[in-house]
Amino acid sequence: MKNIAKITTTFFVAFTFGMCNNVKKQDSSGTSSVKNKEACMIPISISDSAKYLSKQLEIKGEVEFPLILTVDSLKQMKITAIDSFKVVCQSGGTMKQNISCKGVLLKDILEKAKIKQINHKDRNFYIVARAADDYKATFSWAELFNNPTGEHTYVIFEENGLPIKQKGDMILICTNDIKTGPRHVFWLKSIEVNRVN
Ligand SMILES: Nc1nc2c(c(=O)[nH]1)N[C@H]1C(S)=C(S)[C@@H](COP(=O)(O)O)O[C@H]1N2
Ligand SMILES: [Mo]
Repeated sequence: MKNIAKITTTFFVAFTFGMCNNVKKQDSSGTSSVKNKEACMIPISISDSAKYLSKQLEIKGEVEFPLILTVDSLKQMKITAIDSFKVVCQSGGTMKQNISCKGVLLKDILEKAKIKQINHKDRNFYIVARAADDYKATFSWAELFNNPTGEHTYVIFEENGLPIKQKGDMILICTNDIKTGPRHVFWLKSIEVNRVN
């Protein structure tokens, strides 16, 4: 009986440590990174970063005032400080941990561009946040304008007190997603508003 307990404990400890090794590795910049074989965990090369880095964010589609925003124009808007934001991949691994970020609510950006609503029942829109490498995340009008998610979806331009460099200039994040990786869009280049037909 004692032996069985011992073996079980040994397995449990080995398993737990095995998992932890896979989860994160702290570096000096205050961020965490993961080493794992998954596609989403492949480190970004300098050439990819140069190819995909986007300096402008275009707001387009079903909007009255299409916009082209830069970090400087975001800084003219209402800025929010976000504390301790973790990027968790769909696989469960913690990819990045920010001590702080600064950004503007996506909702505020869309209010500035003004979605073309014909009347108050015209609210079936989907909003696509697209990156230069064509990675994308989708939001619905109701999620942003009639749900707490709207207060947690930001375009950020600063991480841990520094401008975003390799994955910048702007990143879209949704801090109340269960897994924050999927709707964490770096190399963000456009926000497209589409009406459901
Ligand atoms: N532009 C772009 N954004 C992306 C991805 C991508 O391939 N391209 N991968 C996503 C995935 S799968 C995850 S888990 C997180 C990882 O973020 P990180 O590489 O900054 O840690 O970013 C997401 N955002
Ligand atoms: Mo991921």
